[in-house]
Amino acid sequence: MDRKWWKEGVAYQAYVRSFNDSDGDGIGDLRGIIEKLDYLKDLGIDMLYLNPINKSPNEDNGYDISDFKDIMDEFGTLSDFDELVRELHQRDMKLIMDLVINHSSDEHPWFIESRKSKDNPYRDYYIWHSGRNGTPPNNWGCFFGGSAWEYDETSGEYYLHIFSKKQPDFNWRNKNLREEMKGVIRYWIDRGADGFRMDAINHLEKDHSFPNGIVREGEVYGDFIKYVQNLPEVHGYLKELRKEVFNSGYHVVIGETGGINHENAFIYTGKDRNELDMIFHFDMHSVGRGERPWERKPIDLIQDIKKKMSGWQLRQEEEGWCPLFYSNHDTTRTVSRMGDDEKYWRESAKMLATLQFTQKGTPFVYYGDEIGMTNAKGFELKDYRDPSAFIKHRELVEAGLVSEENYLLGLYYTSRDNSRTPMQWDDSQTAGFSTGTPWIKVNPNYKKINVKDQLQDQQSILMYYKALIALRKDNPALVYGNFIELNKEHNKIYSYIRELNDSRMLIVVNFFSNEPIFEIPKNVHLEHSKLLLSNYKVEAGGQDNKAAFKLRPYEARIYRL
Ligand code: TEU
Repeated sequence: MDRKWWKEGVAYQAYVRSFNDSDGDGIGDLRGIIEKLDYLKDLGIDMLYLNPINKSPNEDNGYDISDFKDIMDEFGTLSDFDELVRELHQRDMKLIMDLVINHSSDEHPWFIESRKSKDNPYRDYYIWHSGRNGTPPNNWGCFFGGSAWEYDETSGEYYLHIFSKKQPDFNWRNKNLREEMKGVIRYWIDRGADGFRMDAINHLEKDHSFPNGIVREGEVYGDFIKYVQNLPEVHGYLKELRKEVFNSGYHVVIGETGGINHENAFIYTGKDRNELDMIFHFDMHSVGRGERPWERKPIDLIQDIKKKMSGWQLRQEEEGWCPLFYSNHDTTRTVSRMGDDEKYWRESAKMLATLQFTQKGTPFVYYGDEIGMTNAKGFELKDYRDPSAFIKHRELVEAGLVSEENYLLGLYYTSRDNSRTPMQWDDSQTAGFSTGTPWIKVNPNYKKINVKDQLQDQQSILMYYKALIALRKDNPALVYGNFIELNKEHNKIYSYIRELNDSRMLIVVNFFSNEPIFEIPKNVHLEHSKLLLSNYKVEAGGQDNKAAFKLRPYEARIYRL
């Protein structure tokens, strides 16, 4: 076992903007995080991953950086950052920062310089092109809707932005740019960061022949992903960063890599690659999603869940480590996407958490999932904040391609804002998040779902998370143990054994609301086992001397064998 602190701990992702507002401006901030460190410590959290906190005009909520070495005004100051690091380290907790180095804000000084003229020293920090007969260089769209090229009157050329036009892409082929970025990372390492989540890192290289993409039916722009994602040159940049900056053997380096799964993640995280320690994949982002955003399809436990999760579990150790996360700031809420956020809200949230904390990898709790926060109920278009919600509304609804009703339903099922509503601390006005008006509407169900109530309820989702985290820390088999899947072809039950040396644990979950029978494997003798945790009350000895037992809707059980 190659033991590491970031393998054995439990992480928590806080979307700073929505976590806790200390100064009443309606926006979460660093001092608000400091106020809640004891809450996180009590939950059992060891690592705190913060979405971007650098200076930003907030076109994309901090993913458009205008000063890589300062803190966003709304979030506080560098001295607040230093205090946060001190307070974390005093609690033996670590800080993982979000590093956004694929692009900057168009308000960054480098871009302001770059767009001044074709011969400006900073011109080549970004990707410029002359265009074709007064039109963009090619037909690429961008992830947020619209063209991936923006014309700049001053210098008479187009610049590339695979995200919003206020997020111009860096040219990583430029050595000076790479040296600048190394300086940024060293700066935060020196200020105490213990690790980094590298945003959109597999986009660092683009195909500079800029070929047109295929225009799919119903689309306006060409498919550009294969020309801007996972190109071979990305590995050279990552090896350079590992060799020259991430060379301590201490800091954890996690890449965010769309288009990567358990079969090819080793190209970034393989021990022999010297690039990344882990990658955030997109396997769980679209579970249950239909052909169009407003359509849903039933979850196929084997294809949508087991094949993916078990695939990550069954990788060889030399292929690298993986985070265990079901939601983040780009997805919808876990219990709404993969569980039942109505009738079996509590049971299904606990069942999903049982899977998350009993598999091999580093669990990442996304803020609010620990209390079962759901997708944003009853939002109107004006309540959304994600820039793409409005760009695509113009592109699809105002162009008459999609009805308003379907578009809104599609936002409920897919918008990132579902996972960005304010943390629900209590049942007071604005759910205790702020004394001001929150930057985004609080989910109306905060009176039913909040931390204060759940801290006082031993049967709450929050207390179940706390018990799961403690159980994981008491059982190294859950961290480093082998994963032996049972009943692989069962389409309702996900079950497996985790074993390390002489410690063996059985995990059984019913993923749906049916009541299937769990056939106890021949080599499992529950009469000698101990039920460690379940999301239902299980009659003592109820399963003794039986070859099988029935599972209730979303029932989850953990046994020590
Ligand atoms: O998201 C990256 C992202 O969306 C792309 O990697 C794309 O979805 C994927 O490659 C498709 O396969 C990150 C942040 O998580 C997101 O919040 C930001 O909006 C985005 O980068 C721009 O910084």
